[in-house]
Amino acid sequence: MIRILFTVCLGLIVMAGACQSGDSTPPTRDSTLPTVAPVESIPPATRDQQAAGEADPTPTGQLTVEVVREFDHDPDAWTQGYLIEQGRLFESTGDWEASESTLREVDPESGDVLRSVDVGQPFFSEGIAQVGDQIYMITWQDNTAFVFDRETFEVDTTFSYDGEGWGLCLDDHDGNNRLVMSDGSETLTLRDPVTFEATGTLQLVHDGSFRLNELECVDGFAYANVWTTNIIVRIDLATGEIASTIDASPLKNLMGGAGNILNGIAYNEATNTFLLTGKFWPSAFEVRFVPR
Ligand SMILES: [Ca+2]
Repeated sequence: MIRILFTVCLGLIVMAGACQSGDSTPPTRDSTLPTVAPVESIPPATRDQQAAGEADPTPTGQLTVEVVREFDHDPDAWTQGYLIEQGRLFESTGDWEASESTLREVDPESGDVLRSVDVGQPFFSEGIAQVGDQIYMITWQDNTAFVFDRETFEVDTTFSYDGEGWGLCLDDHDGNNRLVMSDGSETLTLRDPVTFEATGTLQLVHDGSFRLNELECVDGFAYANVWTTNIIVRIDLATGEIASTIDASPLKNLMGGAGNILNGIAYNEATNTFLLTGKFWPSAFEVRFVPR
């Protein structure tokens, strides 16, 4: 049912605007389609990665994906957040339907769901980030962030915030200890993980319009899925400039071109590779980002 509705939603996106999924009268994220600049029009590298001494494995400029490995992904998971820490893969899924908003641990080799907790209605789960031994989860329009114990999946505490929640990651680069949160706009909100209070914002420097969704923080950069596209932008968290633009279209080609969009970025520090997946995708991919 959800798949059907989602397909309908995708059709509506093309025709008139954005849509999530769920019931017959779902609230829309926005009635305006994202205006995505052609990849070629995005400025080239804005920071000398080598000179800055960054350990980030991603080169600057226009990139694509090199698939290292493909593994299973739950085709019923409408992926919202994705992260891997110390070899353990966590995923959040979100929707309004019963048992559709979950936090789960996934075997990073087989893709099997090892355990899952239902967040419960009416919450619509969105992005996740790990802070210490806890996993923070934001929600789309419920103004609520959950903090889960990583081992028990029990909720330790909750926070309230204003606005929408889309993507979340922890920036711990160069002494930072701040959450980076997207809300579907080009502005990222920086938050104190202790209080979840906003401590600042970061505006994307870019001509055009991008709607930033799922996030992954790596060495002072935030990788962001651009909603409804196969594009990931790598944002310099010091300046807001786009350092790299990754065209993940080859993965969509591998997936057979269905309308289920890319939405899931997890960086594996141990292997210097990224895990990518998408909403309802039957596969996930371990990839490197390489020049086009
Ligand atoms: Ca992520």
